[in-house]
Amino acid sequence: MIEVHLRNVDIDGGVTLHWHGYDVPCGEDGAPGTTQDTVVPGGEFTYRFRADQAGTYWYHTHHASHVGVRRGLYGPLVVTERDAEEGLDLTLPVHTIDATVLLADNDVPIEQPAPAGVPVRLRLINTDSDPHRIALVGMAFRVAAVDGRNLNEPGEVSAVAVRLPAGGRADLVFTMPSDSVALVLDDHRAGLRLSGVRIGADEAPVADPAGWPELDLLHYGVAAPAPFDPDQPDRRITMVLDRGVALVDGLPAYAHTVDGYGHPSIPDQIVGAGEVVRFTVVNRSLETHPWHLHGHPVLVLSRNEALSTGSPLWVDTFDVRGGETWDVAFHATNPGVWMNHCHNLPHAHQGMMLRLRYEGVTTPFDNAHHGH
Ligand SMILES: [Cu+2]
Repeated sequence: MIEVHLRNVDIDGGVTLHWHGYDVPCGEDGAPGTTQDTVVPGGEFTYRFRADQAGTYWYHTHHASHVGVRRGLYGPLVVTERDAEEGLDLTLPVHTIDATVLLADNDVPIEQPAPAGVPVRLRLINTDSDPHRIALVGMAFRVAAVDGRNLNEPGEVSAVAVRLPAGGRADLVFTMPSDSVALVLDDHRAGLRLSGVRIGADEAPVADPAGWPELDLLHYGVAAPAPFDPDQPDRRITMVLDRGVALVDGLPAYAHTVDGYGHPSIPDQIVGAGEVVRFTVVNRSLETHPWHLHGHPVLVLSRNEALSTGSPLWVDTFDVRGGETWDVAFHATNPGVWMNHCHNLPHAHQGMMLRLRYEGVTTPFDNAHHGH
């Protein structure tokens, strides 16, 4: 059982904590105006939930998050198995502030010694609103987990880049070779270098990942049956993402819209407890929208009608690029009122946020979610 005491000392606009990707009970979800009131300066809130999902997660403020997260109100949440493998296990949040890309709070490349033969796990977390491109130079690797959830039989890959959507995580694993390995962010040399302990092994690997293709996670790993039949959903919901004039927080704006509306005018989505729900997300805009449903992982079914053929891919954020259509499904087993929004946080602030509500569940809070 995790208990976290949040105390707001001096965040004038207020703050909450959202456990991104963690399927906490709704009252612990940290959505201001929906699951709690914003914690104002001098105020406190206590979160409690069970750490029953091992994996790489993170947390961040959900109040005025387009400002607060960028300025640092976030942190990693890593839950390990009790019998976790010994080895080098690094948690590496990627964060941009004032055009400087930080890797685990470092603005210069990190030198990390690692003896040959040791198992290595690199837990990448994208805390930004735009995607990052991750490349590992000098070693084949496996993507063991995406968004905290293990992939089924992920194969070894090399000379490919991994795309990390806003809010997304990827665990890269490999066995340390005798030479150095470099983690390259966004095709620059900035990143992490794992050096061999041997003197003279600290030369950076020379391959240039800029031209490497992106690993397509819809065709990676080995297929396995889903715990429900996504082709027989109890409910189908389509969301059309676009750009246009709409009311946002009651004022006309050039908004990021869902079905032509902006927050909080987008109608609530209603689901029933126990249902299998299928989402079709159509992006008619030119921009990428990293879609994020709170409280439930979604199973990716297809992108542009091409079926996912690899490992079951359970994510909490999926990157719907301009012109794309994604089909995903989830099992409605966590009753509550949940935010459902774009995780490009300025987009959410400009309207692209709504609520998914279980039948019969209401909230005593005011749905203000001001400043988000
Ligand atoms: Cu967006």
